[in-house]
Amino acid sequence: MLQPELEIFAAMLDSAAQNGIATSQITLQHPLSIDDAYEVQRRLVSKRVERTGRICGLKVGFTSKAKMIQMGVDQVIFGHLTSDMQIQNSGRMSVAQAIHPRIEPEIAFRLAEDVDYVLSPESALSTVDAIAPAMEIIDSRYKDFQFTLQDVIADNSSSSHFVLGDWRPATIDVSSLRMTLRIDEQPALTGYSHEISGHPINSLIDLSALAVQHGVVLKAGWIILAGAATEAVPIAGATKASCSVAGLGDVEVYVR
Ligand code: OOG
Ligand code: MG
Repeated sequence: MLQPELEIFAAMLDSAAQNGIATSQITLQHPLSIDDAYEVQRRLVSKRVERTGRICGLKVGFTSKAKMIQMGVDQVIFGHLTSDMQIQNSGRMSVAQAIHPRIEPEIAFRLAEDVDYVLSPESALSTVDAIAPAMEIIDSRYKDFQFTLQDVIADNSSSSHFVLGDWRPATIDVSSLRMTLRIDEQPALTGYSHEISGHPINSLIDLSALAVQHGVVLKAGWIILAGAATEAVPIAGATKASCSVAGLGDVEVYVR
């Protein structure tokens, strides 16, 4: 597809996010390849970076069966995290500008080094210098949270905000930790970390392959969200969300 058209889609998604008004799916009118979709995402993120923030990491999406089934897609995707998306642990997040925000229990990695190659199961963990419990707040800019894979990639994979608990040593075994998401202190969903790509580190391996394919270099210090262990839960109307990852720690956010 022509570059000027991709730029129009990026501008459309950017204004939907800024105004908190849902827009129509691109693919209802225009066929979009996966490469086109990542190009729209790149343009959308650079508009955001020009205004505020800097790229501070990547998130991996649809790494669990629960998420794939919830959203009707079957491939792993990535999106960009910018510094203005981060909410401090126990901090307050405004949903005034959000369209239909949802929250997800996640695990985050911090990279020790640049990665510009496809990681192997043997090498992946050595590129990580810390691990933290996390929550991602997603918000689709599309009406009714409905999209195709290409639409959601273009929309920066529904990225909105994220919150991290304390960083812990990368030597902690995160293969099968119980993850409990609470909304207003009530248990909402429970999952296990192995529901994230079989093991959260596999999300990083899959991400490294996608990044090579789409010309993105993972940078030392970047935060990598490995993907939700459970379905995402709507948070409009809630005042607090928290996630406990047994053996790793807790993370919480206040919503208003
Ligand atoms: C796309 C983002 C998916 C995850 O953790 O699987 C995601 C969406 O569901 O709108 O962040
Ligand atoms: Mg997520």
